[in-house]
Amino acid sequence: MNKDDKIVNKNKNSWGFFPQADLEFCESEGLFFGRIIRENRGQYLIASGDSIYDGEVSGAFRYKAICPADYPGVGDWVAFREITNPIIIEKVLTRKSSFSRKTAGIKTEEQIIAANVDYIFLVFAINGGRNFTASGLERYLIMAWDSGALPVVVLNKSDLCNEEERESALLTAEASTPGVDIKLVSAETGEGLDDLLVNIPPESTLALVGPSGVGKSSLINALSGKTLQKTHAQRETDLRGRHTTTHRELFRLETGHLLIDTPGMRELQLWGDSDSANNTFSDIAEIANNCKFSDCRHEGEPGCAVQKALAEGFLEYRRFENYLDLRRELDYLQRKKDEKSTGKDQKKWKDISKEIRRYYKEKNQ
Ligand SMILES: Nc1nc2c(ncn2[C@@H]2O[C@H](COP(=O)(O)OP(=O)(O)O)[C@@H](O)[C@H]2O)c(=O)[nH]1
Ligand SMILES: [Mg+2]
Ligand SMILES: [Zn+2]
Repeated sequence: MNKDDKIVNKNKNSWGFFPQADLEFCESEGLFFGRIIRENRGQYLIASGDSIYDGEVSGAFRYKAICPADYPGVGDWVAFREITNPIIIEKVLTRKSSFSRKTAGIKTEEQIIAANVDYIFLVFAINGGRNFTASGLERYLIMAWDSGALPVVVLNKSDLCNEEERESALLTAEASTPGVDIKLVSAETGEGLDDLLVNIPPESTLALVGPSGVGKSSLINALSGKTLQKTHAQRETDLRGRHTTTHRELFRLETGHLLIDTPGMRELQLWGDSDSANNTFSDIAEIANNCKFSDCRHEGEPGCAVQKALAEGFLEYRRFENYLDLRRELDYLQRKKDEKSTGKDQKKWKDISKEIRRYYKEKNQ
């Protein structure tokens, strides 16, 4: 691009909200920007203005990146210097929110599921499957609150439930997600769908997350009125026999809402720090204010208000035990992260002192 060319960062709102600071940055550096709408093993689709381009990261980007979360994820805004095929991504712009998990396996690394999201729809199916449990909901809710987006619990497949089952699903969800909006819907019959986006401003980005098979792709199809995503029902023809949604993808509805579909997760490993559970378990935090010791772990200390609440039936044992489990998982993760950053610091200082030694050696020769 010629330096004098006016950058065509037009239509800046058609793919969601783009921060003013980033706009100024791109304009001063002569960069274009676009939004990642699909990611599949390092291959990207980038929406910019009215067009959609293939993209990949530059060599310099790859060189500087140290962990998976440094790479663009679906929903990220990225900057590039010119329109090429593929576009070469130079930079990921500021993430205002991101839904993450720990990568599968033993590494302590963050994986971005969806970036720059305003609402997280935690989707569960309530037709008696083992996917929907209070403890599972609490695990997802931790990651949702930590993302910086607003969680909404979406209970799908209402058409497969009788009145009693619906009631019990609603009660379970209410008890484990205080203060969170809960919607009962059916992608099949359309029940509750009109109500789903009604209070959500257009141009908001919503990510649908939840276990596999709960109807995330079906909901996106039902909301758009089109078959944007293959669902499990169409799996017979999918000879690979894999999960139908294999990559994360962002769709724009006619209403202007932007929806991110995510592949079902076999397990959602937590990513966060020791404090990440506090929002999800705000009720426990509140009760704990009355514990005798301010650092009470509620595991048998004298004067523990949490143990009292449990004994008196104000706090459910199941919820408390899940809280302890999740907190242990977060504490463990925090320790691993600390170890890793100390390791990284040590390596950095080793490299620097090597440089310094080499410098003096050459100087003294
Ligand atoms: N009865 C009923 N089936 C549904 C509903 N939503 C999705 N399904 C079915 O559930 C299966 C999994 O749906 P899919 O959208 O692929 O789930 P995903 O893995 O969360 O994307 C498919 O066979 C859908 O047809 C619903 O509200 N009611
Ligand atoms: Mg799907
Ligand atoms: Zn206590």
